[in-house]
Amino acid sequence: MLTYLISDLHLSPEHESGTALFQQFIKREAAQADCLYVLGDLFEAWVGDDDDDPYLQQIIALFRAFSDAGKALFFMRGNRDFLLGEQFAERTGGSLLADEVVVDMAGQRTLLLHGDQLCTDDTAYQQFRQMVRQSAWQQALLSKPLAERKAIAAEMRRKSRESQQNKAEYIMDINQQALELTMHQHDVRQVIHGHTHRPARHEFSLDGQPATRWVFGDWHESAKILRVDSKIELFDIALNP
Ligand code: OKV
Ligand code: MN
Repeated sequence: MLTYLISDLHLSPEHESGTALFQQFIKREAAQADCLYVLGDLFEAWVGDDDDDPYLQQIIALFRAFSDAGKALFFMRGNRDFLLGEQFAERTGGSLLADEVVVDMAGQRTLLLHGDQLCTDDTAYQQFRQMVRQSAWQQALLSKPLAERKAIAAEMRRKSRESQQNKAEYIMDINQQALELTMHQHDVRQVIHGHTHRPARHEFSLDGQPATRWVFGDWHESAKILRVDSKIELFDIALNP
């Protein structure tokens, strides 16, 4: 049994190397796997499942080929693609996961999450997140024309970049207290998340017992992903000429 976990690809037509690396990964490494988890920010921005951009259709077709081969495929929403819906999942042959799920990874109860919900020092972002995660807000947004939604997403990106410039590094990292609270809630000693783009294996102590936090990197000419068979490891992939 071989599983890969990935996140933070930020796929968009403008990100050529990240797109090429994904195409290489899904045909090469993923072809050997039984199962693939995508833990959020697959797309730079997702404005609704009704977006029929050919670029997106080509990405969906690659996932479809993966799941058609009998492999299990799971998606979690990130902060850039929180509007990913059931229609998207259906078209890929995969399934959407809740924001926090516990699974068995190499024999250990493991919490999977995107990670933005743990960045609690960034109160401006958490306030924003609470707003856009409300179903009434999402319904109102999804009732707008596609072009208008794209303009709103671009404006939010601009605001985000502007606000991030004035934020200290620690504010944009996860809060250890929030992490430990969430781990207690789910009764786990292992967590896998993305979002911060700070790839690492963090070993720490939780209630006097060893605990582990795995973090993904983002995708450019290379990426750090997770590979799970009888053990978990950070795994490097790189774009080959
Ligand atoms: C992070 C902050 C945005 C603060 C919106 C569709 C929509 C994507 C989006 C892209 C940008 C949020 C979601 C971000 C932090 C902000 C604004 C303020 C104070 C749509 C797709 F709306 F059309 F549905 N966006 N991001 N802010 O980068 O996560 O921190 S964001
Ligand atoms: Mn993110």
